[in-house]
Amino acid sequence: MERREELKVRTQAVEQIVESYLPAEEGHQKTIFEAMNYSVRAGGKRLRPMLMQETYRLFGGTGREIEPFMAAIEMIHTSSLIHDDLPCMDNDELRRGLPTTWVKYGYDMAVLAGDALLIFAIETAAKAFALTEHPERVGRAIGLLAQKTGIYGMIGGQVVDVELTDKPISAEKLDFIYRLKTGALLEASMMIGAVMAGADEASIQKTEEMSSAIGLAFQIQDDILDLTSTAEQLGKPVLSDEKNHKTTYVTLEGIDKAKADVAEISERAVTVLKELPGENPFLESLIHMLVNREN
Ligand code: GRG
Repeated sequence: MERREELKVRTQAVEQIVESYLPAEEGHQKTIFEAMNYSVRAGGKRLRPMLMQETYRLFGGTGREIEPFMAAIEMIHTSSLIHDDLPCMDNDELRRGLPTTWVKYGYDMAVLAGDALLIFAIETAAKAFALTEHPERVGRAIGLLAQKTGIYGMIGGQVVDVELTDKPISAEKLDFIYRLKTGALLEASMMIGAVMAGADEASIQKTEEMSSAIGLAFQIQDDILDLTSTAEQLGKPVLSDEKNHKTTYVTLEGIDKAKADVAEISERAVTVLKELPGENPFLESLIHMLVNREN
């Protein structure tokens, strides 16, 4: 099967798994379920659950115990997009080609939908205990999920990003922001895949190194696309960084260097992948596809 076609088929399979863990839209608090499901169903590349599943497969995982974590990581990612779009953050009105959650459901419900998805993700991940013969792996994976999402991960990175809006940023601080704000969830995705498949400690560490590089390349490519793509193609506004007076990798290094660095950093990730035991050619092509992506 051609790689793009394979990506489509696998994305649909991931979609089905994520969908199966979404809450039913019923009861007095129906609005929150609708807002959560609207945001998750809006689409997106489903990159994080896919990377998780492919890493799980790389290390020989074959069971369904990974599925609650796949849904959980997409819920957490979506919760961060909902909050990132709020008027008090980036104040954006378009996401995944649709009105943002706050535009559709109001500021109050969007805050709650982000909160709800974040904690429902943990509730969902805990369902893996019932699907595994290795509860200690599930416990460790839940710890990783929380750590990489929280103050030492994505939220920590976003705090520095918000604080430095409108201010000059050094390359070192920008690197910190990218590694936490974007990189940490990608690290969680791939490390959880490795942990759940029973990978050894050295391999888990290498997986962290590889996914950290992927996260960095991914965020730099995001900066490039914000300047070079269209809202139609991205499903979100372009020139958003300029509007929000944000220093990005492109403003610091220039677009040509940014493009060269994306290629170089992603090659580094592929090199680490090749040092790992097991083989997954699709994962290698996925790394190439996501850093060369157009949306
Ligand atoms: C509520 C958990 C929570 C967090 C709030 C707002 C915030 C803290 C963090 C923002 C983090 C953020 C949005 C980082 C940018 C990461 C990024 C490049 C997102 C785009 O990811 P894609 O391209 O999006 O994978 P799709 O739509 O394809 O899923």
